[in-house]
Amino acid sequence: MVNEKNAHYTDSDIQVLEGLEAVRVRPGMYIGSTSEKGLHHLVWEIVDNSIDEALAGYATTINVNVDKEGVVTVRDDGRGMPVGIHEKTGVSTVETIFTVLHAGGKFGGGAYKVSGGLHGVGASVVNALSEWLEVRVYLGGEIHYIRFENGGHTKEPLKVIGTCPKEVTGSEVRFKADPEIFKEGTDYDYQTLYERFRQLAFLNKGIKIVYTFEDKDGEKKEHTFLYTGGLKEYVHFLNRNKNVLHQDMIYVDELDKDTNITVEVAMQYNDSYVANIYSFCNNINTVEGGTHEEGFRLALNRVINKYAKDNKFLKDSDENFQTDDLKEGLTAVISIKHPNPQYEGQTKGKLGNSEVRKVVSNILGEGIERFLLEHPQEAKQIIEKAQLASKARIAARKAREATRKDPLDVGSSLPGKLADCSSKDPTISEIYIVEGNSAGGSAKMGRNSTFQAVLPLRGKILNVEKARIDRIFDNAEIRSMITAFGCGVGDDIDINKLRYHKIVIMTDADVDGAHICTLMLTFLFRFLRPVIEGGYVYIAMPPLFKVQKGNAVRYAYSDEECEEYKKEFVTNFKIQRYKGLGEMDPEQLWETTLDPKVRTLKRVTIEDAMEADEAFSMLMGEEVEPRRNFIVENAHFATLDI
Ligand code: 1YM
Repeated sequence: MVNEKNAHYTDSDIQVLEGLEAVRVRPGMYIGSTSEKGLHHLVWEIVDNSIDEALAGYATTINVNVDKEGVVTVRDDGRGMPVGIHEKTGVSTVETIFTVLHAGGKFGGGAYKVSGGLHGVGASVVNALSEWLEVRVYLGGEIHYIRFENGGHTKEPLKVIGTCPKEVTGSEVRFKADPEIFKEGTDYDYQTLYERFRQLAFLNKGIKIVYTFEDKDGEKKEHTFLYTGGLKEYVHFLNRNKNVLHQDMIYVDELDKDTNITVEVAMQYNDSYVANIYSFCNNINTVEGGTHEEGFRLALNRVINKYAKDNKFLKDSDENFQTDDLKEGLTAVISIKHPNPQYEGQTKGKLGNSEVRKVVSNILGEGIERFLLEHPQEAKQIIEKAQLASKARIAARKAREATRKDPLDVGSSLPGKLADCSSKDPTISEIYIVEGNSAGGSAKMGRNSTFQAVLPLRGKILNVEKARIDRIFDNAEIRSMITAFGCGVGDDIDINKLRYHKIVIMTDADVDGAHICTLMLTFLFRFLRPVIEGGYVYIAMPPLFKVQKGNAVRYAYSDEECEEYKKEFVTNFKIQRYKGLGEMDPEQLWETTLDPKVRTLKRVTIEDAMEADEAFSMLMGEEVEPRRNFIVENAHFATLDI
């Protein structure tokens, strides 16, 4: 390390350089990796120091700029890093911050470092892993400047390079990541930075983050993130595509003086069935949850159940709502700031501090209680939603039990209406779920019974518009289906027990048919999701027209196709329009819809749960048209001629 240029270094200088050298030898220990993720870590570390300065109440604005050479500039309008000589190191405090590992947290007047993972050692780590790094401090009407090169070697000590108005204060750090360390490259990802800055702005209300990014072509983008509403705005953003049940949020933001823990939570229900709950400690996403999430669940459970009993939504003899019932359709963000967080779990993504449980539970509990008392209308809606969720849960359990009576001997408990196939090999077996008894009859006669099973559903199986998911389990046809599939339902589904690797939904090509198909998909999505994810669900495509001239027969699946065949035959042709599957005889059904050689099946895959959730909440709404469109658009179909 010691070369001619720094031959004048003292022992303590050498210790300093050995420290930074250790970071260069094992960068992964400090920033996780030297991949793209590690590279971005450098930015997080510097920005975290500005966030801390803002949280301490001194900075209001943070500017981050990335230029096309990959030089990052972070500036804040805080107090400016201390520029005086540091008594232990004998060099300026700024230099000390950037050259002594573990320096950060030990300086300053005891204000704890909130942000980030490295607790103040970040600045020196970034310096160690940079080709060069410059700091400018605006303080006392002067601009102080220091530069480091080659992994943290002080190029020149702190000096004044200019003046500025006295009221201008703050810190600026510019650095270029060292390509010798980041061998995969030193290009930053616009979107990664964008999303993190937006998140930091949501998590730290009132802090303004101005982000500019210059891409390789020199094109510049600029965004300003500033959310004075904090987590309320975060939740509003997360619910932007949902139908929310209440405009006012449940919201708390409070410092617990005994523990010095700050708890901020925002929550809002939407009409979907999916819980969207995110938690953070000191601006770090705790993906594995932890004691703050436990406190959250305790508060939710205790307060809503008490309110429901006090206000006679639940009778004294009724079972309490379970936390899962209360989470249905809930979007929430929990963010705590803790002076001394302990993380555990696989990826250190779980908060372990046990005192947090109670602090969050108490603060949030009061907040929820206040909300319920002040918003009786919304309280009623929330409880009614929980009631439905709880009914659905109980119904699902009963259905599970009913279909699980004789798990060893599936054959004996198969539903009476099922015309099973003779094959017991799921990989070649198919089950047609057919709308209507007459179509069911044709399908039974027309099928190849070796590998094709048929389960007819009675006409309109439910008043679909009004059917709630819990009522679905009252339905005998649905129960038959679960039994026929053989793989169970809900949480303890065992996909290996699925008796058919093709589940084909066959309904009429009219509005009723679309409703039934929609209901089927909703049901499968909610209770047999792995069956959709596994690609086992298909929709049959029966033709709409038969165009015939003599012995020549064409089946048309659309009006356009029908017109084509009419043109082909020119004259003397007969057209039959199929109003429903029931109008086809067994042979026709085989020829058009069952025969693997000619039929068209659409495979239903749900590409991502979020999208699907949105689609399904829309599906359960009152509008018919979007539901029909959904069947065409949102279940992503691949045409397979198998
Ligand atoms: C662009 C990065 O690092 N800002 C920043 C850092 C510090 C201060 C202000 C600061 C903190 C304190 C007192 C204190 C730091 N100071 C230290 C140390 N922006 C950026 N802005 N005066 C100024 O914590 O008491 C470490 S970071 F160690 F000197 F206190």
